[in-house]
Amino acid sequence: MNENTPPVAAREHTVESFTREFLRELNFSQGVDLDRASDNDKYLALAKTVRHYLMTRWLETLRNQYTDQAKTVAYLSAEFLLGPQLENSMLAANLDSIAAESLRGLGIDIEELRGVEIEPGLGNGGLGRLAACFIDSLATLNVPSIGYGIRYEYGIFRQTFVDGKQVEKPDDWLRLGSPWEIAHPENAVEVHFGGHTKKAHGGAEGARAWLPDWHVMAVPYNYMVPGYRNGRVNTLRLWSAKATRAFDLQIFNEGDYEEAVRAQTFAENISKVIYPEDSTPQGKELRLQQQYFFVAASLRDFLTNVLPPDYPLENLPNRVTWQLNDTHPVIAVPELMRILIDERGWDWDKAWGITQQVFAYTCHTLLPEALEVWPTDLLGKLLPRHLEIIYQINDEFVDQVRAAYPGDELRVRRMSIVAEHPVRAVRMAHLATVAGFKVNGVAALHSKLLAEKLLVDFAQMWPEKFTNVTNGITPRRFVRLSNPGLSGLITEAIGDGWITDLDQLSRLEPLADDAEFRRRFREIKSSNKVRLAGVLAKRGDIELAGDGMVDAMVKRLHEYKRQSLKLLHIVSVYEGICSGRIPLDSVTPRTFVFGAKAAPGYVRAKETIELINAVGRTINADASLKGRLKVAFPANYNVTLAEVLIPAADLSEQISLAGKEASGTGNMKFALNGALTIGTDDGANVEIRKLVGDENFFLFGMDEPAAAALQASGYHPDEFYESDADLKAALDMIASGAFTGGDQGGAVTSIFADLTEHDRFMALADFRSYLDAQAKVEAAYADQDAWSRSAVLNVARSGFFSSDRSIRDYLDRIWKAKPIDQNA
Ligand code: HBZ
Repeated sequence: MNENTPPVAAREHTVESFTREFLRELNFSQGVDLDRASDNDKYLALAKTVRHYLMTRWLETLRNQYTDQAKTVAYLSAEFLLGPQLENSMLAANLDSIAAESLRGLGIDIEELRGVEIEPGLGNGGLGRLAACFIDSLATLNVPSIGYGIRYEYGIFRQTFVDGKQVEKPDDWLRLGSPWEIAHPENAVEVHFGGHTKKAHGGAEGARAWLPDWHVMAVPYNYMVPGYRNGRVNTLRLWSAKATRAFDLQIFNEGDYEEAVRAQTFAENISKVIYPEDSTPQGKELRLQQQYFFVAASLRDFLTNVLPPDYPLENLPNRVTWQLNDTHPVIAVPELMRILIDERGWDWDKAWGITQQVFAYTCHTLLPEALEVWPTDLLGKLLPRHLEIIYQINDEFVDQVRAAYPGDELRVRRMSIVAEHPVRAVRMAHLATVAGFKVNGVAALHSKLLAEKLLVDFAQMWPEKFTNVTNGITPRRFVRLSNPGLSGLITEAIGDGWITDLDQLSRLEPLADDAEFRRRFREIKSSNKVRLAGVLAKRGDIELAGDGMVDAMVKRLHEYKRQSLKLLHIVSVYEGICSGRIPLDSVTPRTFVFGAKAAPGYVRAKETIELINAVGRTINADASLKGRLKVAFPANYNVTLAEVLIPAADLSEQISLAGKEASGTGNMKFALNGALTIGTDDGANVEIRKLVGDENFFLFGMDEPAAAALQASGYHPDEFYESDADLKAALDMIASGAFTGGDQGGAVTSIFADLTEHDRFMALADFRSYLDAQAKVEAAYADQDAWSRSAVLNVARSGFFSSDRSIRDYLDRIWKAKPIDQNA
């Protein structure tokens, strides 16, 4: 790039200029007049107009990235769950009021256009959303960084319910055009697969030649990642697979047209669809293809396009940290080794020395079954050279373990990157831990358990490698945009500095004791409930229990998260009312809101959804409840829905079995929007409770040591079933078919049997304590004024959970990169 390239003229931030630009887009890009334009035309024109406003700054950031050659954070993630882009881009570009006024002048309702936007669902849940919050914070904190991922043609499936059962539909998010991306097919990168290796002619000792037998092109699609009003616009680069021309040509020349087209489809399948499993890796070849595909393209892109030509790779650690978001991108480790040794001619030790300084690994789980393991058969077939490199890394590593712990062969077996049973396979978390210069967990408790349990041998050997960075969420999207009422109230009280410095929320503390402030806070909550009610009514006739408590449990459906415990509570209340044990008048009016997708192959999770819907149908139809209780389970919970639901919630359910939820980030979003948490001592709940105070948090259940002890001593759920009359009554009511039209089979039997016989996540053991905590919730909610005081304190004391703070922690503890102000 030429340093003398004149900067593109910035667009004027005026209503007139915005209107001119918008109409131009409508006419010249969409090819329609204002009177004939559809909402989609207007949405696309609006999006592109906003994009134009950010363009100058984007180009400037890119130019600086090249000329400054500053240390860059390259965030490698198979998922970026971005959520809707329009509002966030307008906010960052300081165009929100200008755009609104401009469109109003043209007689267009901007709200309607927002409704047209389809969010890119390029993630499963917390991990993907975290990546999206992090790139927002990186840009806002002025950190030179690039996000690298996959442009899935189909995002996470669209969930529908048919007779209460989950049915998955493809998420065709690109169908109406996608104005936020810019494709650069001319910069496509070739990615190789398969074949075999042979001794290299010449080159360094140990270098091998890889003779792959097929290739695909990785086409980059660039997305702007604007910082909040700071003039920086970073890049998110997502790769899309395209068949190589050579590949087809060869087959075409052989005269097999059909085969050539088939080959094309095969190649392009790589970025076709995101895998919808969020906790049990499927071990499918296509999944490994996806991982290598985006990682190989990203490394190549960084080395050839971000670094200047002839950049001495000895300096790489000063120029980049490749942050590995879970193990999905870990194949980057042998890929870099391959580049350095086979392509650049380095010797092994030198290559390994550099490789060990440029990768850091974030782990997001505590469930052993969630750790990725690739059978060597599969890995060797797809990436033969990488497997050789992994073997060599492992050979040297086990030598090191043997030297450190002579005679401890059990330890060697436990730690080996290559497992021998049940099949020979590569443990990606071990590879990441060996290669990474840092390994972090995502909340204090998680990082502790990671070092004491899941990766204990590694933490003993390299204690200094292990660190914690507690997750965070972006206050721009999850407070400023999603809760305009609360944002306005906060800004009125303390100014708008909190948007980029969330610790300032602590200045709200004294206002918790101000009756007028609390009244206004309650008023905002109520109007957020009205907004939610409107959205739910449209989405399938879902009703709230008047203006009663909104009690929300939204997250992926998983046994460890214990939606079944929530269900037992609901059924217990209902059973109590039906049997006369609980007087209806004493029950707090409340809507239990669920949002949860189940992995399509996860039978128990799908049965749980079915049962929640069955209970919901029964309760919602029971006129004797006089509308005091409702169950709302809107299908297809996503970022768009989260933005409406979270600001309306009074109670946040964070009820995983202690020691299983790595962090949770929904818990932070709720607290920051003034919901109180009912939760276990798990993940980031621990930190939330410490900050907001015990009196503003409803703790229940076993803590991690107690859960581990009960598990170790032999857990018998039937004992809890037999000894707790309320629990028995609730479970028996389910088993009787009361919610399933008398049907006692299917999901009913299966869940009843599982809970009373196995109950892997000990829901029954925590039931009594959960019910007691719910009783405390009811008592507290009865005093609305005291409740809103606690709610305000939750907001005031949750500034720590900004993803800006997480990113600062990553910078201090791991990345050591420096912010660069674009305006300086
Ligand atoms: O990552 C979640 C954790 O469960 C949650 O506690 C944490 O707050 C969050 C962010 O750190 N993990 C996931 O969301 N995991 C996945 O979505 C996933 C996706 C594909 C996989 C495995 C896991 O192959």
